Amino acid sequence: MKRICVIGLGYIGLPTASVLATSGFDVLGVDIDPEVVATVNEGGIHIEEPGLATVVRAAIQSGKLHAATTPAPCDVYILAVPTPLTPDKKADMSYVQATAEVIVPCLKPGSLVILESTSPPGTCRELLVPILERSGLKVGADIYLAHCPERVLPGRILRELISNDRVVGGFDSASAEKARDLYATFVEGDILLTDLTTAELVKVLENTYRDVNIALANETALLCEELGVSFKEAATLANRHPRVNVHTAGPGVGGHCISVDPWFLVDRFPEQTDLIRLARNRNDQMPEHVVATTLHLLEGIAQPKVAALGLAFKGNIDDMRESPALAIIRLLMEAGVGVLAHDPFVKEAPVPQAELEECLAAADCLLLLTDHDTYHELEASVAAGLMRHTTLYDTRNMLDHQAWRDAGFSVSVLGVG
Ligand code: SAJ
Repeated sequence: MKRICVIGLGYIGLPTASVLATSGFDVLGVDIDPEVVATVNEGGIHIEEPGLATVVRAAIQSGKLHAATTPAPCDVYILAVPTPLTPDKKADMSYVQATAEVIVPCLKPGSLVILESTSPPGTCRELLVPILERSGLKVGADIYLAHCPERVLPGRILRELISNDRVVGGFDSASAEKARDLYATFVEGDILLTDLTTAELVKVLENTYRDVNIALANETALLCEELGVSFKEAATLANRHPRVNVHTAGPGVGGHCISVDPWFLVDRFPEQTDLIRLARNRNDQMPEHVVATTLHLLEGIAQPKVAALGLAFKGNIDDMRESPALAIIRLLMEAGVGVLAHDPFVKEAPVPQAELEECLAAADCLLLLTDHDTYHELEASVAAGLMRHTTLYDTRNMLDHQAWRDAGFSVSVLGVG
C-alpha cells in the first residue's frame, strides 16, 4: 500500500488525510502549526466540520494517520495549503512555493505530486515544475505531477469528498492516470482527466461563475429596493424558466473561494477581465449597502446598539474567512454604533461576541447576517421583550416577516423595496 503525505491539515487537507487513512493508506499529515499537529495526533480536530471528528479519531486510532511538522519520504505528496490574496488582490503563492520546496529532498523516481490548492492557471507548469526539478528528477520522466482541485463545500466536506466528480489535470497522461488511480480508491463520483492548465482553469472558472451570478443577484436586489418589489419573489419566478438559475442576494460574498478565485484571473489577465472585476467589486460593496441601510434605520437614536446575528460567511458553519458579517460589524463600530454579535457556531471572534439574550438586550436593531438554520427558530416575541427598539433588518431574507411584524417589529429586508 502506498504511503501518502498530505501537507496542510486545514479544511481540505485534514479530511483528505483522514479519508485516505480510513481507506487503508499510511498517511503522514504535515502542518507547520505544532498545535494542529498535536491536536490531530491526539485524535482531535481544530476546525468545525460535521463528521470530521469521527473520521479523524478513527484514522488516528487505526494507526494509519500520523501528523508531523515536517514531511518524510513518501510515494505521493498532496499539497493542500492556502492560496490567499495579497492586499493588492494578487495570488499569494508563498505557501504552495514553500511546500513544494520542502518536499524536494524527499522526492525519488516514481514520486507523484498532486496540487489540490486552488491556483491561478499556469501555476503547476510555471511555479511547481522548476521547484520540483531542483531534486535532479525530471517531471514527466522521473516523477509525476497532477492538479486535482478540491471542490467540496464547507459543511458537507466529508460527503462531497467522496460523492463529487473530480477533475484531474496531469503534466502528461501518465501523471493524470496515476492521480486518478489514487482518487478512485475513495471517490464515488466520476474522475475526469485533462491537462494541468485546464484543471487549474476549471476550478477558478467554477467559482467565478458563482461570483458573477451572485453579483447579478445582488445588483438586481438593489434595483428591487428602488422598484418597491421583492427580489426573492422575482428570482423565484424567473427560475421557473428552464434555462435560468438566478442566484441568491445577500450581504456579500465570503469564504476562501468565491471571493478570492476570480482575482486570480483578473491578476493574470487585467485587460480581458472587466466583467469579472466589476462583479467582484459589486459583491464587495454589499457590506457598505447593509451598513448604510442599518445606519438609516438607527437615525435619531442616541448611542445606538445593534444585535448582529451571524458571523460565519454562510449558514451552519463556523468559517469566518472573508465573511461579510465581519466587514459590516467593523464598519458599524467605526460609525459609532455599539455592536454585540452572536453566532452559535463560532467560538472565538475578532469582534465583541455574546450569548443571544445578552446580544438582544436593549438592542435597537436586530441585524440578521448569516443564514444559520437555528435562526429560523428565533422567537419574535422573545426578541421584542428584550430589545429597546423593535427593528429587524434581515439581509438574508430568511425569516417569517409577517410573524415579526405581528410581534410589533418594523421589518426591513435586503432586496425588498
Ligand atoms: N452566496 C450568495 N448567493 C448565492 C450563493 C452564495 O450570496 O446565491 C454567498 C454565501 O452566502 C457565501 C458565499 O456566497 O458568503 C459563498 O458561498 P457558497 O456556498 O456558494 O460557496 P463556498 O465558498 O462555501 O464553496 C465554493 C463552492 N464552489 C461552487 O459552488 C462553484 C465549492 O464547491 C468549492 O469547493 C469551494 O467554493 C472552493 O473550495 O472553491
